Amino acid sequence: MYSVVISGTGLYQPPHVITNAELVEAFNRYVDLQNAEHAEAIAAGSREPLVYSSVEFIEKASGIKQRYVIEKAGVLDPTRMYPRFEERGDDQLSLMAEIAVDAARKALAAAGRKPEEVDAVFCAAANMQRAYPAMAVEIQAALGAGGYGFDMNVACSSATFALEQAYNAVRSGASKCVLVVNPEITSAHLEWKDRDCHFIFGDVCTAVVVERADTATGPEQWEILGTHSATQFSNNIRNNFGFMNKAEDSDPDARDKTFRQEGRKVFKEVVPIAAAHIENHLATLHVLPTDVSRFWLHQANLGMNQLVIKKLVGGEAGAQIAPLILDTYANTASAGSVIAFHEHRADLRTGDLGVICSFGAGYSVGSVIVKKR
Ligand code: CO8
Repeated sequence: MYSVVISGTGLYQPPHVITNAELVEAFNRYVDLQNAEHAEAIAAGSREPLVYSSVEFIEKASGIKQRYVIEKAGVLDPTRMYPRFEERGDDQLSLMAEIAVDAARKALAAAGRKPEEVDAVFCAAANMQRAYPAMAVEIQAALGAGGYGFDMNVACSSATFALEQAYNAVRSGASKCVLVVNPEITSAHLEWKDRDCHFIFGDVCTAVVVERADTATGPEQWEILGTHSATQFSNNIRNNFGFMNKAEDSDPDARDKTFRQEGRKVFKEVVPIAAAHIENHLATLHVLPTDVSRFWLHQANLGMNQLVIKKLVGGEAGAQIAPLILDTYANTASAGSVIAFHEHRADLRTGDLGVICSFGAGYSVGSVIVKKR
């Protein structure tokens, strides 16, 4: 078995920011329009009026202050409430591949690797833009990478699960240099018309280079000491959009065809699962949570991360122990823990230990234990 390192990370940051104030303003205008349109039914008691959202609720309940999006005008148009993307021809690079290539080039530059030195591309995200050909194969071609590529989806744990696949491919000798990309265009599958969740997600793409330690030459390397993935079925985070919808004659605009969740149940059930998962994974390496310098946790909810850290180390989840990026990026599905790793590791020293951990729909939990070389 070969030793394996993460030798570079890259981040694509979309061009537009939507603040909570802008989001709530657009949502409340949508509420007014809907309630006016259905005034008779509401007066007759056959329809419930929609209720305003609020900046105070969003910040208190989640810790999210803004989100990045690829397209802003459509989301904030109260007569639309979805981003507006132009359909591209088959001969053009698809949007998901475009943002993945951007993040990938940055990660490869950080690792000091050329695209042709990559021998596998894993595109891991909560949604794929199309059924086939695999996004990863288009990304591989656009970069000029070798080997093979495939797509995988485990919702918010897609990135950490893909890192496990990359780790296994490299340590077994099957691959020398694997590129993991996480293009998360969450704005296209978030329900912006539902106040329970309209504030949750943001767009982004992360990329990670995973390669053999003995041939890595990049200036900054993190040895992967171990990975652990786990799943436990739950309907509490669900989206029924899929290729069977047409054959089932179901309404493509029905509420169940975009993101929905039982947020409170998810919060209560996932926190203990995630904390126990990390503790047990560390124990397999005879490491205590208090020996870990940094936890780069999934970025869904500030309170969730504080509770996970409290269970693990008994203290507060300050920026030093578990840095937060969801205040500026919101929940970016699988990319969140990788953004935290990308942005908050420069101060760590040789020998320091860290854990990248995601948790979310499935339920799914993935952890990657790393040591700075
Ligand atoms: N403004 C004002 N009031 C509101 C709003 C709003 N926007 N939304 C809800 N309220 C009201 C509710 O109606 C409720 O009122 P009442 O008490 O009268 O019924 C009250 O506020 C409290 O509501 P909640 O109980 O829902 O509020 P919570 O305190 O539980 O906070 C959260 C809601 C923030 C959603 C919280 O539960 C949470 O973050 N939970 C964790 C969720 C989580 O981690 N999910 C992971 C999902 S991500 C994932 O796995 C990837 C999925 C694939 C990606 C999809 C991309 C689109």
